[in-house]
Amino acid sequence: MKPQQLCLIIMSNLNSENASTLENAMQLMIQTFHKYSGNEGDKYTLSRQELKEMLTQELGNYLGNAQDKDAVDKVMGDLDSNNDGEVDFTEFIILVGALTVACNDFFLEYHEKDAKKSDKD
Ligand SMILES: [Ca+2]
Ligand SMILES: [Ca+2]
Repeated sequence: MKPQQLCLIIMSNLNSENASTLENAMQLMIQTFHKYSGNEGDKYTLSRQELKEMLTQELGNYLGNAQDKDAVDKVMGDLDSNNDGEVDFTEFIILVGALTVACNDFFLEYHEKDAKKSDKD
């Protein structure tokens, strides 16, 4: 199946019972990005202000002090790989992907420790 066909199916399954958990997750990532990217300037990229808004609302736990100007600038600098001063969807998904990988690593480590503990018992 071509990616475009898959996307059409995913879009048409929006919020329906037919959508799988992963399809819903993909939908939500797209929707979340556009919820913030459309507020000012280019509709399809996050400006510094939009990025700050998104981080504060959606990843407050991760950023902690998103209010801090330097924190947002640092994330912006890390994400904006093509240096155009905007975060596009690809750059956004790299952040979400990297955070998800970090969470998965943490889970694995946590479960390993747990397994070792129960071995000793
Ligand atoms: Ca924008
Ligand atoms: Ca960029």
